[in-house]
Amino acid sequence: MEKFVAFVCLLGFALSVVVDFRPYDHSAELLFNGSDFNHDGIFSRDELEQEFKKYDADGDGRVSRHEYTTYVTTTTPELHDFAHALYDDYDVTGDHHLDHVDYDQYYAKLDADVDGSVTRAEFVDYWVKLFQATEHLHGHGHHG
Ligand SMILES: [Ca+2]
Ligand SMILES: [Ca+2]
Ligand SMILES: [Ca+2]
Repeated sequence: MEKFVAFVCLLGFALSVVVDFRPYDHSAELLFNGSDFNHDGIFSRDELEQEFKKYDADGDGRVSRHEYTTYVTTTTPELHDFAHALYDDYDVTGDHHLDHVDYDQYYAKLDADVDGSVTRAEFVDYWVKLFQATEHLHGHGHHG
């Protein structure tokens, strides 16, 4: 019985090891810093394309769902469900491939004031909302 309890505790511990992005504005800032390659305070359309190129494992110019989720879960298996949710967000046309059409439309989603460039504030704002909306996929839920 003692062993059983110990096992349950261990299992509970394993399940509680999830990636915590809170505080979300901080995580969003870090994401921005990692995506603003030339550090000019703007996440440009080119930088978006550079970012997605990293996921294009077979180099065919498109990022399949498999390529993206494999890229994420190779380093962080806990983010399997979150990776799929993010892919759904990127895949604006919903055809399970990310290409320049999706990049254009995704960029437009980030560009809240529609001036053609995505500032740090716009980027952070978008991601904070996304982290909040997907909290059940990556957060501690009500236990944290
Ligand atoms: Ca930039
Ligand atoms: Ca590809
Ligand atoms: Ca803007």
